[in-house]
Amino acid sequence: MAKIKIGLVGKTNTGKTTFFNAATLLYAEVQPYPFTTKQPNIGVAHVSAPCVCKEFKVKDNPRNSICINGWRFHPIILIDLPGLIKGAHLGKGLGNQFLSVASQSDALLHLVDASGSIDAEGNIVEPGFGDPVSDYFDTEEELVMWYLKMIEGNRQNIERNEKKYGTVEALHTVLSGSKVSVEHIELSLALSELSDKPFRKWDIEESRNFAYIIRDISKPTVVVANKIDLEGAEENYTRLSKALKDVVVVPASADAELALRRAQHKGLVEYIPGDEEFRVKDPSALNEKQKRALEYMERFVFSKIMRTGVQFALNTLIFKVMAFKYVYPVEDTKNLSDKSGKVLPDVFLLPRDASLMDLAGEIHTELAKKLIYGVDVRTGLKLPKDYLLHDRDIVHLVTATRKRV
Ligand SMILES: Nc1nc2c(ncn2[C@@H]2O[C@H](COP(=O)(O)OP(=O)(O)OP(=O)(O)O)[C@@H](O)[C@H]2O)c(=O)[nH]1
Ligand SMILES: [Mg+2]
Repeated sequence: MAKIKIGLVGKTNTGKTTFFNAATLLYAEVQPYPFTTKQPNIGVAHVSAPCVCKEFKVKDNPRNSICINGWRFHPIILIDLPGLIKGAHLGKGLGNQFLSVASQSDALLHLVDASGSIDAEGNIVEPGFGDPVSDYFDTEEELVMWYLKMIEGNRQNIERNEKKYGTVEALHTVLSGSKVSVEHIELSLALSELSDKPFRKWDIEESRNFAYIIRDISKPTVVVANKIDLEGAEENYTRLSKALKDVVVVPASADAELALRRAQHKGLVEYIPGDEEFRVKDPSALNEKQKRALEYMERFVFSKIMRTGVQFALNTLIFKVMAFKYVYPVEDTKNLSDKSGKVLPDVFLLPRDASLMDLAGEIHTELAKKLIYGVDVRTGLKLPKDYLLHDRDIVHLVTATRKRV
């Protein structure tokens, strides 16, 4: 499977690029004025979950991933997008043309400035002046309008195809480029009570409702309440959590994560992304500015929300909201290794409905063709090809001609 793509959306100046830089350790431009990002930035970030090496008390040799202190980090693609403002679909700010890039991602992180330090136009103002709850709804409106435009802007095309192939196929032709599946469309039609109404008879309100549900169903999202270190942000975080009942809101300070990851990179602190603490290696090696920055972080980030929230937001989206799972295929069931003796070399990040057969297909199409059964390494039990994999499963795949990973 191609790597999972996560898009960063939100109003301008909410800290998307700061989050992106922190998670990828890249150096995209960050500025305290609106519309700094003019083109999407793409980089590699990681999700993390406890590795099975701890449970089995083995030293692993990761190949497609990284293991740090018993945490397995798997790469994903992160896309930082130009910011939006209210009315972007009407061409305000940079417009919403870049949502086509967001629509190609599998899931979204929607950043808001929890401190309320941006106004409706995205300018930096005194904390508390802006309203992150309405910022959230403004951006969501832009996303829905984008889907609506895709549907209504292609009305003739959809109506023509509907006659030949039916409503679902006709809508799919237009929406498939945005990673909307047939299942997403069927579910959205059912939820908007449009399953039995042909598209040509939908009025604009029905189209809008459908667009709203498609956005929801096809792009799982976690809201990041960023800039939690600033005054008033905690109150707004509570307000956001109450206002957005069905959406997970994670408090974060992207700026703190960025500073810590850069300090860790320079060897100044010991810190693993997602950790609930960091340790200064040699306090005498820090200059005054660095000391103050770390004290600030301890006081306004870690003691408030336990962690910076950047890694936590990525993990929550993939493992909790989307329920992806980690599965470890091995060749040698005793040593948990591949043929060359590498222990737990690969972890596969698979969707919630992935079966043993899907795992085989991920490794190699040939392997999927030849698969006869699998073995659960923990219990030694045989697993059928359609066995639904569980998170943290370690499996051995047995093929018709010869045993393989
Ligand atoms: N205090 C604080 N400031 C932050 C945090 N994250 C970002 N900022 C600041 O917010 C401003 C905007 O950050 P960017 O990362 O450029 O925001 P953006 O969302 O990418 O903005 P656009 O590219 O214009 O859409 C910068 O001055 C950042 O330093 C945070 O967690 N805490
Ligand atoms: Mg930016």
